Amino acid sequence: PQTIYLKDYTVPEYLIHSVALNFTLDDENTLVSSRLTLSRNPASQSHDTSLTLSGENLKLIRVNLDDGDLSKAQYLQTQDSLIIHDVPQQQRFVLTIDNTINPKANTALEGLYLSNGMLCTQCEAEGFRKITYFLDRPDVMTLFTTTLVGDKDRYPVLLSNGNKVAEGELPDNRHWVTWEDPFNKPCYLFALVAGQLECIADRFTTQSGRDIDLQIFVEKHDIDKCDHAMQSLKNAMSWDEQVYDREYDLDLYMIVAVGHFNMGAMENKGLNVFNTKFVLARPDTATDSDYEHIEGVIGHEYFHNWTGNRITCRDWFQLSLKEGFTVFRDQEFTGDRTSKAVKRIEDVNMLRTRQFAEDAGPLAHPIRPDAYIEINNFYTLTVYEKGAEVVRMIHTLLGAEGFRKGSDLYFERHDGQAVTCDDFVSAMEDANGVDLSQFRRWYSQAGTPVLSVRQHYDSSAQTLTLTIGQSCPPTPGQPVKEPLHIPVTVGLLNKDGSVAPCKLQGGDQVCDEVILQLTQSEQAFTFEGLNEQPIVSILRGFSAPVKLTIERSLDELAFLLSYDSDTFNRWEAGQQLAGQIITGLIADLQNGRDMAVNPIMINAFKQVLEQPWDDLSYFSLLLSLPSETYLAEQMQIVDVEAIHAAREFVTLTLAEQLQSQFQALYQGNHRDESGKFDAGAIGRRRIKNTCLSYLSKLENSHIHELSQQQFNTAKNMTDQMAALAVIVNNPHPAKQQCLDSFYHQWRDEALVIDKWFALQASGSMPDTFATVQALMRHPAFDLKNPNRVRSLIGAFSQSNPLHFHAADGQGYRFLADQIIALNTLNPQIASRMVGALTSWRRYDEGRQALMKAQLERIMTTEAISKDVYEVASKSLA
Ligand code: B3K
Ligand code: ZN
Repeated sequence: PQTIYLKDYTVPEYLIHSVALNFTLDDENTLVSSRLTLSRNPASQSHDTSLTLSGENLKLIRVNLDDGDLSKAQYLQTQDSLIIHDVPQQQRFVLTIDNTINPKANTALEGLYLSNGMLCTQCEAEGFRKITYFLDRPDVMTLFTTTLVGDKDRYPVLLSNGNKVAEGELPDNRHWVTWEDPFNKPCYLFALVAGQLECIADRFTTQSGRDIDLQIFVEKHDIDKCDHAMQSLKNAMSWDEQVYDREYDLDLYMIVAVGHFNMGAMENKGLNVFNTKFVLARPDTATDSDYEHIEGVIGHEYFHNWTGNRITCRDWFQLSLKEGFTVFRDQEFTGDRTSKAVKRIEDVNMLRTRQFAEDAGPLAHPIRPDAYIEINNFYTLTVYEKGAEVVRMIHTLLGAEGFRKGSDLYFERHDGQAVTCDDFVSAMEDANGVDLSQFRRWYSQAGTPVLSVRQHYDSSAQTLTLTIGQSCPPTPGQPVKEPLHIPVTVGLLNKDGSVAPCKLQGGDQVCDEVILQLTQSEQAFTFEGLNEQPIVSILRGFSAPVKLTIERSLDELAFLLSYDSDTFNRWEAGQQLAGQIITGLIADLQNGRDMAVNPIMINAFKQVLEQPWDDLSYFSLLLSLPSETYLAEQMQIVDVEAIHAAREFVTLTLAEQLQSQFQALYQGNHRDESGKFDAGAIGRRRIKNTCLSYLSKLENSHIHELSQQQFNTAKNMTDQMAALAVIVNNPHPAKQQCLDSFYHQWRDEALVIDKWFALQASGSMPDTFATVQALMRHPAFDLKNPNRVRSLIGAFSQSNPLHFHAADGQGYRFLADQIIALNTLNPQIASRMVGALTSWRRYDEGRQALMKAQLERIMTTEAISKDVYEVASKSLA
């Protein structure tokens, strides 16, 4: 397979001014007729007079240039392209191409495919070439007109981008619709949907008074689960007006939910296509966190209309230009809609467990990669989540107002263009008169920087000096790193917990906190006017995506957990405290010593439990221990069994010691508020279920009854699922009975059955692997449905370290079997699943050998896809 490099970028040789697409729809044989108006690109240096279009798996029927059919000698068809030997160089020309495709045979779910009898498309990144021959690259922007023709009963609804401009009837029970998109767009934003769909409609009036029609299309059976998605869309539209002054630009916004989808959703212009998982919700079928994720993803795709569609990427190396910025926008949106503190913690948790692992592994890449084999492999946590952190740091450095000036300039300067990450940073610089040249290294350097902090208090000078060093470990292809420009937010606390003033030496401002600008590999910052040694709260709000090392005693951490006014650092202190204690217990286990939990931790938790809290979701997070995956990240050699045992031991000890507090909290927040999704009700459910999870460790008949009672009487999915989770993860006598009744209750709701699979696949009981194998044979399991694959194979390999990493290697062998089967069906999903094997260097020798052996076996897969090949080969390199 061929590697594509950023350094080889050249402008397109031709431009496509407009395209008229005509689809004669059929599940197995769709005819695509494409009429392209092209011309030579004056900006291109090339003198080649041929034209090469991309195309894959297409059956070519006819090529016509300026109204004359071309003979076979005038063009060449290859595996992945169509080369027209000679095209006009001086004037516009029209190329008409007819080809057919087979949507039903398309199990890769890229291009035009069938999902539960509905035809739909996914074109990003390079799926349009599976529909017709085209210049399939994001810097070729074109005006699209699309006509869909099909049987009236089979495809009553016919959708594409833009506005419906004409429709009519045809003989043989057929009809047609023509759609016109007035905005230039790259072909990756093209979409069509056809099928038997139901729709809910609403309206949004923009700030300038324009009325926008909003429509959500789903399968008939799901029409009662669209209200939350619709409300989310309206919330997103008004948020973007308020925060970024961005208004929607078409008269119609459509969302379609499909059951078979490789990712979460897709921002096609005016016609988003969504995974059902991020649209459908009813109180009894969706959890509170589902409700939140739906609003976040609806927001994300909506925000892409400006950050992605109006301004798109020049090439796929610039993916983070749209994704990093749009994730940052959706994070802020969710924070504003729910709890800023909770949202920040959840985002950082995800970054530190998953993205940091990616950045430390064999597939580490900068947020703007410089090479790829298969671009679909680069829709990563690094490009998305770390990309969002980089945008967030710009926001921190410039302040909210400065950032807004920068985004205004960016939108004004680049509207209608395909641009680079550099263009984005330049707009931020130019609008604020700042120099971000060193900051740009964040775009080109991979790896997670490590900050080490030393503190020195001088009592006679009444100063505190923080010496901060930065370093970044080598990553593939980048042995040496340059220092980065890192914003480090710092606050100081007095011994009584009150705020100590921050006054930097040489400065004249006294503030509650300061943003230190770290630019050198080591730098000292001195604070003055401190008549006692303060406690330092550093990297507040997680102001940069780095690992922080600072010597802290358990007492100091307990102090910060009680007093830090920064909600992120307050939570972080608790995590550090628990982390240190669990790490100590892991060492005890490894050395055959008895385990005992330091009372400092019990007392710290007791204090948290005894305080009054407004934000109960935040309170729940303060009571949550670091995950096994996060703890694994902190270890040189991951010991999955010891991590699990030590963490369970701490959980049980807390449950025993604080039983009455957990019980009281449970009772105090247990009431039926099904259907209520305000922060209060969500918080009460969350804290109650956190308590239930602790109490379940006590394993007595009273607790068994409590969880079963909650399971039986729950009227909302949050409570039902939380109860089932503790039943499944403890030796509960009614476990099988509850699982069966849950299945029978929900067998017609695919998304709920996904939860049923995922819960069992991520279970901790000893029979988990046997259960996973049995579930693979369950009639409801389907390797062709990505949601099912993720809920069973994905959950087991990525959310069940204890059983996936079983020392006998059966988890690894199982995963490799599935990857090999998926390679032919759906390369994108197959390659995602390889992820769980890439971290083999982090385990003991025995596991290393077993994981490597499976990666090597995957490498011998017949007809291995580029997707799987790239991830497996780079993992072994
Ligand atoms: N832009 C799409 C992702 C497309 C994935 C292609 N493999 C969803 C999103 O980020 O909004
Ligand atoms: Zn996106």
